[in-house]
Amino acid sequence: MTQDARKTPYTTNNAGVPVESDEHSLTVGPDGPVLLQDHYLIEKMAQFNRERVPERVVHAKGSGAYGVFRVTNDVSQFTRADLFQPGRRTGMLARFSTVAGEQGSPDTWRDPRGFALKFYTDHGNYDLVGNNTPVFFVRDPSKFQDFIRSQKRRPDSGLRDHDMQWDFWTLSPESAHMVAWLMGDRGIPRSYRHMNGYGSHTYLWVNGGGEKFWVKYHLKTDQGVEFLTQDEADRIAGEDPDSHRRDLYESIARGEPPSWTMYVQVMPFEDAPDYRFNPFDLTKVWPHGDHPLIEVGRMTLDRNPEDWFIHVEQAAFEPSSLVPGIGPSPDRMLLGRLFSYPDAHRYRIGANYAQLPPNRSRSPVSSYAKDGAMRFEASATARPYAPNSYGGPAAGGGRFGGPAGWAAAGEMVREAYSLRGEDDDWGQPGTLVRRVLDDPARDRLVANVSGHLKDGVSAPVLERAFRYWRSIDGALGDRIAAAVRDG
Ligand code: HDE
Repeated sequence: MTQDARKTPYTTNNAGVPVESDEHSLTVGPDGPVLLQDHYLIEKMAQFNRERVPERVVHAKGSGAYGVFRVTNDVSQFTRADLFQPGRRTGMLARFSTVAGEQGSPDTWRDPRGFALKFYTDHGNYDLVGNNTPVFFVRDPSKFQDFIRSQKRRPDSGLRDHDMQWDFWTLSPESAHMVAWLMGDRGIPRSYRHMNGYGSHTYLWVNGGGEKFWVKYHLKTDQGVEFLTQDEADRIAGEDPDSHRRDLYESIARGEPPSWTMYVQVMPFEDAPDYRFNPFDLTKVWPHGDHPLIEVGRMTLDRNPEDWFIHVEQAAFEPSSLVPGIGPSPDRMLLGRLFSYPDAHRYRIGANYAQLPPNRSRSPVSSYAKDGAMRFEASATARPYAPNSYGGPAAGGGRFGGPAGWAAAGEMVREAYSLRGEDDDWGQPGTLVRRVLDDPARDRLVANVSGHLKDGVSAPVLERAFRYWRSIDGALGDRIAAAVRDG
């Protein structure tokens, strides 16, 4: 043994029993058969076969870090949420990810980026599970699965297919705003540190007096927004598929913790019914002129996880983890997500996923849950039922306020949202293209879209795509069609 035997730990099996060799199976004589009683060899092989948990069906490739959130502005007039009170510092975990790629896919593929945050508050975990875009492709959860399948691999060939992607998008005009984001510069951030994050949905804040407000979250990177061109991204994908993971890990290791400043837009609760478009429609942004940004605090990621699988692969973010003072909104997509994420966690990492290190509440857990595979924390009470007269956990009494909700009424229907004055699919993407992008950015958008359309998109879908882009902006649509036709 070359290493210093005094300092090096002695190899054991998973039960801590010292083993005789790191290199040799147990055989009959040096040249004889391997013996079934070599249970250490069997343990090594069996453990190896069971190292994987199912990867996330979306957002499989990701990276994460721990950090802290500090309140920098008093927003207690809008919310009683513990982590947003003046002077609060709250530990947190962030995970950034791509969407459509598998675990081994390149970090620099054109794709939205997941921007998942878990805050370990004094009233349990608050999870804000957003993206690096303020909008999304669809506005009804029923279409989400179909959308994702159109972006992934075909069942017949196992290959991704641009024709499928544009077939779905051009048959779903509500996708136009997000596609304009995706095919532009924001579709390939230079690194996770150089992108903004958004809650995307509208959420409900409730203050200490029970007053309600609708809010949208913005996490603006303090590193500045930077992007990669398609050519740069393609090159880096080949040279270093884990470039974004490496960048995040090494910047924190160098003592250069990235940070983001959190803002909210606030809409008075009673303004929602008469707002000029549906304020809960996930394909729309609220113009900042209507509802300016209000600073809330700063999140700084300053600690790399000591074990990537434990803390990043097994991290379980869920939009349903809402703490007192924060609630959902009538946004159908958000309401669908409240079910889906815990369901995904139970499937991927088991019924007791909330007890795993990245998911454990740092404040006391006094639920009535018990047993189940891999449970390792004792139940809150020896009498696991409510109500009970033996001092078991008891809820109610208005201590944390009532349900953070809203009134609802009507017949059961399967219909699109009711339309209001400015509820259309082309207005906001048109504004993005004409007023937010500058000429060079528009040029890159034309090049990105035409390059994508030239790669395998069939004629009928192509014609629909030209109409789709002309509906966003006539001149831009003409440029894209010409770029495709001129080859
Ligand atoms: Fe997700 N999404 N999503 N999503 N999503 C998942 O949960 C889902 C949506 C987002 O780093 C899954 O744990 C539905 C919008 C992030 O671990 C799954 C709908 C936004 C992550 C799921 C949406 C997101 C996920 C897969 C439509 C931005 C990774 C694995 C109603 C606002 C979180 C998992 C992490 C992951 C469901 C749409 C962001 C399948 C049903 C919109 C950042 O449960």
